[in-house]
Amino acid sequence: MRPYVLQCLLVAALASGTAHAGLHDRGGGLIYDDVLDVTWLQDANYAKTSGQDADGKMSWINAMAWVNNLSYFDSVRGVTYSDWRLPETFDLGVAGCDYAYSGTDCGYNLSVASSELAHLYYVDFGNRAFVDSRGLQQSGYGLVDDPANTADESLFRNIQSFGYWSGTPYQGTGGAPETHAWHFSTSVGSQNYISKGTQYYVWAVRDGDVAAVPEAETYALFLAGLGLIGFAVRRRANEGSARSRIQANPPSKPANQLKEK
Ligand SMILES: [Ca+2]
Ligand SMILES: [Ca+2]
Ligand SMILES: [Ca+2]
Repeated sequence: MRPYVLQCLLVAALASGTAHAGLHDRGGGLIYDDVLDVTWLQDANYAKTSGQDADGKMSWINAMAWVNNLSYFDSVRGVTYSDWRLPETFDLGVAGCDYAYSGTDCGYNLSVASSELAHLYYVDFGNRAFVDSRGLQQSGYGLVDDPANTADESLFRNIQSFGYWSGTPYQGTGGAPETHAWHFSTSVGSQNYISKGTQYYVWAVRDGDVAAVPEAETYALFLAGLGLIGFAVRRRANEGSARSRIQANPPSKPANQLKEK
């Protein structure tokens, strides 16, 4: 293959390879997180948008029933997904809440390994907690969209600044799995356990990615790469036919002027 054609292919390959880790808009109302390997519903209050619930807030039992019965049609791929669940919490340290101002599964400035919502809020959204790691109130907490970043809150719709249910029942001091579950607050960046009767929002998520439809930017670059290849091929074909014409009709010059440089 000619170096020029190789360059074109490399441009296309690099364009798809340099997409940064984090959230990706897959179209059809689906946002993929390539670190957690989960797909979030773009609409963070779909229970309300879909008309299933007046405001979208519901008890944990109703939240579980809603998400288990959820069927969502992906208009880009023409596929209906029914494998939705509530986001998970991972109980770190001792069983139950390890309350702290940073680095645990309960409180503020959480370990981002402690739940899918903590990862979304702190890593993907780059947000701050209500208090710093010493417990002192700080400014700029909550759902603060960074206008320069297109792969954060901007990708979603109807994110509520309030409590969201985790699908993980609570097992530990102060509660029981029958009566309590974990939750995450997007208004202050906190995680804790609470009675299952509390009215919180629900954000549906499912494991894995959806079938690939090239991201628009990558697709455009790939097409541009193909266009350059086509141009290179045409140019070579033209040069080839020009050479053929010259060979068929050599210029009638003396032999000593036809020496190659
Ligand atoms: Ca714990
Ligand atoms: Ca943010
Ligand atoms: Ca943004």
